[in-house]
Amino acid sequence: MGQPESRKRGTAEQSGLPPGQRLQRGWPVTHYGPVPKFKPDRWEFRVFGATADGDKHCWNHQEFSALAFSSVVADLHCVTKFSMLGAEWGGIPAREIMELAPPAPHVTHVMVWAEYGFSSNLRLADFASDRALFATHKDGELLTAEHGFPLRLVVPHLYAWKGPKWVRGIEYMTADRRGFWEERGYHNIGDPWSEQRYSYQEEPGDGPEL
Ligand SMILES: Nc1nc2c(c(=O)[nH]1)N[C@H]1C(S)=C(S)[C@@H](COP(=O)(O)O)O[C@H]1N2
Ligand SMILES: [Mo]
Repeated sequence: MGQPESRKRGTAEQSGLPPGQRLQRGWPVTHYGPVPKFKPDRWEFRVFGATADGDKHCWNHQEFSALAFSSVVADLHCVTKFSMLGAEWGGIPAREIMELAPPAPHVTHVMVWAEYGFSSNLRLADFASDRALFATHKDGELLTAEHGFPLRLVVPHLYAWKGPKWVRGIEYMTADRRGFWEERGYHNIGDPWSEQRYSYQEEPGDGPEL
């Protein structure tokens, strides 16, 4: 017997344009609020919340930059309907972070935290995708400030707002909670292949009450 369709959704490696998307030439900049200034001596990446050992795990910029580097070719789909195809992202796999700072067994979701309190929530399984990456590079070059330098999350199988730029850490959660855009009308899961754009499209079980 196969997996039910709803469980398979978004976890497969799919390519091409998801429904309702159009191809974007170049790389526009899309975000809410100002571009933060990178302060290397103040920067740290934190894993907190329900960690397996109950401790908070922190890396400064130098330590974080020394973690295992790999790359993923992935598309970026903005919910406002443009897509950028075939970027090569380089950085630290989300799974690497999960191995170095594992979640407690009852963790179900992850809140990804960025500068200025921006956040986005993910199901643990989405975060644990073998293609999810904390990117420092795109197409062999360091990210620019407006595209998220020094670090952004890329979750190829979800809409791009699920990948915060200027990311500073993750919080392991034992229940789901909405992030910044998920509280403001965007879908709690955000699978572009099934056009999960807005929260009014959510079905029971897709997310916490609004
Ligand atoms: N911190 C932060 N990250 C963010 C956003 C934001 O508002 N703040 N917007 C998201 C959205 S909606 C998109 S489409 C992508 C855009 O990335 P880009 O500007 O590098 O194209 O960043 C995502 N990451
Ligand atoms: Mo977006």
